[in-house]
Amino acid sequence: MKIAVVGATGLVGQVMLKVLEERNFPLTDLIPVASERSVGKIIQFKGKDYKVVSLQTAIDLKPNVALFSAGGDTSLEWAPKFAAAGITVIDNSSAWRMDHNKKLVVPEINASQLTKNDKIIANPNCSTIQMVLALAPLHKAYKIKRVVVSTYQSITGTGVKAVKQLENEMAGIKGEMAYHYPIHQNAIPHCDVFEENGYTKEEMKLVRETQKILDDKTIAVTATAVRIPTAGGHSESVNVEFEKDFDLNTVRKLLNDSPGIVLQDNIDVNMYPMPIYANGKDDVFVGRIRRDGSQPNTLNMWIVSDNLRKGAATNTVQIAEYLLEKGLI
Ligand code: A2P
Ligand code: 11C
Repeated sequence: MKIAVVGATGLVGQVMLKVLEERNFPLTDLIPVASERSVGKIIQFKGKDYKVVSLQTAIDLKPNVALFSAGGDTSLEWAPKFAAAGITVIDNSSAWRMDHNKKLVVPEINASQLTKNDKIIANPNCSTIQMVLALAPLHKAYKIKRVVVSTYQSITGTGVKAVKQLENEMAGIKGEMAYHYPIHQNAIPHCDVFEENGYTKEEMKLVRETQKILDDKTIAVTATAVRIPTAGGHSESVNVEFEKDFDLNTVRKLLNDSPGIVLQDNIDVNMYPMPIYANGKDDVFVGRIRRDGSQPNTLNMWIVSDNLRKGAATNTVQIAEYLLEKGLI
């Protein structure tokens, strides 16, 4: 099993390598890929050195799978070329997610849709993955009518440039800006670009991707996405209205029994999810579960996950593991 990691020098690419190593993914060869300016750089994997190659060289080396995390433009241009060469692409960018012919996969929810013919598979947005993982079992039990979500997103979601911006600001150094404003001691209600409807693209990903993954266009979602100066993960305040009434203990049990979810929900000991706990972990943490007293059949919860892990690298690697296990690659 030869694996290419496209964007191997980037934040998500580096975590992909770490996750492949930790999970002992049975690969026989690794092909790290980045932009032309990184070709020849050395990447370490399981104590061995690998040279970064270009996208075309990677195709020529014929990996079985390519994990892409090098931005939407790279995916738009190159994923079809890899696919045409018979290489299965699992793409972490937003390029293919809403394409009707591409599957948008969170393995715990909808991996069973995948077939041998899926040559470009889309990995959802980080803030969507952690939310839908918690919503899926509740949707099955109580049928969701509407979701109101506000996010508190880590700077790591923006990439290396944003991490550098915060470091510079904290050290009082003037440098390149990833955001329009300082992020240190700030909260910026602007993740990704604005769309014509006044929402950001990040907010609309939460709407569209949720409906696609849960395979239900009737679910109404409205979102506000905010960037905050944290590094460990994205946090989300999620208000969910269901068709049916629920019982809080059953909600907790449903979440607790769902793979990939860890409940941190005990206010008696001040236990609730936070990025400092989620950092470096593969799970989605859920807490502050409580009834919304302002209207019937409605719940509030707080969801935190490491956006570079389950929100990106881990989910991508899990898709590859599923394909391998089912003999689809
Ligand atoms: P490079 O390091 O050579 O620029 P991040 O989102 O953390 O900034 O990382 C982006 C990743 O995508 C990096 O590995 C970067 O490589 C890679 N990348 C960016 N542009 C291209 C491109 N045109 N072709 C291939 N890889 C690219
Ligand atoms: C963020 N969700 O934190 C983004 C990062 O659509 O894959 C990834 C952007 C995407 O801003």
